[in-house]
Amino acid sequence: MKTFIAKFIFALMLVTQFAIAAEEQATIRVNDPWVREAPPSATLTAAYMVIENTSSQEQTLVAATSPAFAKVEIHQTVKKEDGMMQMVPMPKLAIPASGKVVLKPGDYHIMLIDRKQDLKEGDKVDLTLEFASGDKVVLSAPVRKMPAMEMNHPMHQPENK
Ligand SMILES: [Cu+2]
Repeated sequence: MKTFIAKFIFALMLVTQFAIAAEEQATIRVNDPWVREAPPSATLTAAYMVIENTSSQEQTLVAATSPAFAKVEIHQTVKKEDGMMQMVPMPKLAIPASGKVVLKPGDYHIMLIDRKQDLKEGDKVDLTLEFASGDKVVLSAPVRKMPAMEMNHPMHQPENK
């Protein structure tokens, strides 16, 4: 009988742990990630995606890494007073509770700096997003050409490069 109870409790613990793990995994969902194809001479490019927060608490993106790039930063492209577009590094990016943030050309993006390998359309770029909660989201983003309609938003060099 004791053995049975012990086994039952052990099984219950496993189920509980699994449920917690499943819940944590669902906190952040990343949809439609892609990396902009850069000219062969360019060493930097950007990743775009939709980051969705399915939890009831704000989640904060604090860092990102990629084995294909020496440096990865969170950026926002903003319009300066003189009308010029400029990229501003951000220490973090808050994803509102039960909300989402769209990373897209001319707006928020993950800046990929100092490319270590050739990347062309169809290749995949591994990315790890790190959140203040300690959660990490690993994803594989395909390289795509910039849609033609976005071509009139030229990409600027980061200031401190
Ligand atoms: Cu940027």
